[in-house]
Amino acid sequence: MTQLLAPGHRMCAGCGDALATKFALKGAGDRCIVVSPTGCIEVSTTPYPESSWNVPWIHSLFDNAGAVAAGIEWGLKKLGKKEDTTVMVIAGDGATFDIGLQAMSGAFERGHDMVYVCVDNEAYMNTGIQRSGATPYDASTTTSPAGKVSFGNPLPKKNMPAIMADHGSPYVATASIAYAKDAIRKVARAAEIEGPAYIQIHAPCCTGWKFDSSKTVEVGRLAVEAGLWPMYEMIDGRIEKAKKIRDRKPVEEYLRMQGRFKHLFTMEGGEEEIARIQAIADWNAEYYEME
Ligand SMILES: Cc1ncc(C[n+]2csc(CCOP(=O)(O)OP(=O)(O)O)c2C)c(N)n1
Ligand SMILES: [Mg+2]
Repeated sequence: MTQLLAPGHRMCAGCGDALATKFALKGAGDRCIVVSPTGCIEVSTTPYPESSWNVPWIHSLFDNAGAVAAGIEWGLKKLGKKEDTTVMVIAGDGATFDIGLQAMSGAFERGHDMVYVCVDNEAYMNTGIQRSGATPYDASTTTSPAGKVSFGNPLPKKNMPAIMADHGSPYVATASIAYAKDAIRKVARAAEIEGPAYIQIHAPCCTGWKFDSSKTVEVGRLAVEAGLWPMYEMIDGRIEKAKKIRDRKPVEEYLRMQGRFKHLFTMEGGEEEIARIQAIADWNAEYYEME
């Protein structure tokens, strides 16, 4: 099959977003129309007059991907062409958690048949690593720099999958670029289910998280193995299946690999902060019954 995201795009070497996009397209197949709001994926795959997309693709505003996808879905239905076509949003976490939340919420409330894939690299990367509602505690970003005032981002990561499930979404899932088959299967399942489905793919960003570009998959896997990235599927709002983790790794192993957390190992009080992050992983393990 032709690669639906052609090589030659301008994403960074080691880019997690590029993997997530490939997996989303593999899961949805070639009968899909993709909507992408502004973000790394958009700017690096479509510099005029080039495009890496081998499926129909449209750029929405940063803030209205949900509304644009809803319009496409309605249009296809009116034309009698919706049947075997998947309308898929592929959007960053900033576009999803913050700026485009209103349009997305409306689309889910109205029940449009779409797959919304959030590629979660935990900050506004395209514009220079600003924090978003997806940035975890204590990550140093350009708008939450670690230093005298704080240990980095002082706010918790928003639980978007729960928010989307509460919209009545029939299918919500989390996935990771470190588990390719699982991510592809979840997108394929989402495409089959009628109604608005939401999938959040964890996509480590070597540039923003500050690790070597050869380590993207390793960092992604450690997030899962440490219990900081629970992987589960929700059917009609109920958790159906969460990935079991044997021998959960301490969060320290995950944090230590990334420059965005390096202050936790040098600043006074860093140990307490690491303990707080460990407590989040412990809570996840219990809540999602990972062990
Ligand atoms: C309304 C509006 N606000 C801000 C911007 C500037 N902007 C463009 S992309 C972007 C960051 C995108 O972040 P995210 O959605 O997480 O995608 P990423 O680049 O991290 O993949 C911002 C702030 C914009 N284009 N439109
Ligand atoms: Mg982002």
